[in-house]
Amino acid sequence: MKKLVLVFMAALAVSCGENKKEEKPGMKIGTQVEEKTTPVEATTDSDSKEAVVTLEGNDQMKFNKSEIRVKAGQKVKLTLKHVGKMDKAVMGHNWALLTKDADMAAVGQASATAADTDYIPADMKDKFIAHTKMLGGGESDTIEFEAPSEPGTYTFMCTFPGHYALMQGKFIVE
Ligand SMILES: [Cu+2]
Repeated sequence: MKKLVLVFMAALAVSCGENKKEEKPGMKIGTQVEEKTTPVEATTDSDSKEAVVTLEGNDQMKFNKSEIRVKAGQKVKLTLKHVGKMDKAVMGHNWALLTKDADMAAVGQASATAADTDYIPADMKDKFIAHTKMLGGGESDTIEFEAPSEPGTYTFMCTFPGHYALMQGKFIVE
């Protein structure tokens, strides 16, 4: 394998020199060349089309981010990691994004009694744009959703009983 790579590198070096003056389309055909260009395209793609967000919740009842910025209508891939050790029943965390008209305190209070539905109140589902599942220490969850098309400041929170007092932040759509 190493030999193959060396041979290829040598061939590339030679062909690059030759190609400075005359383009040889034939030289570009080959799996090695494709491997080189594909990752670059993928990076460009994710930069412009998808916002990749990672945030953490811990045993101190805190998110490590208080603000998340995305573009209107952008695809968002969000991962929440519970970096603590405590059990889900005691220090559960989720990440929930609320609609613009939602009242965080009202959602928080309703959520506190919604243990059966993972602390997402069934009668307030229309107030949630997206949410992860409830996590215990060491767990993580990744969700994908579309950012609102209407720019503005939205609220994110953890809906575990009492947590939204500390675990909340701004989701800014630009
Ligand atoms: Cu929490």
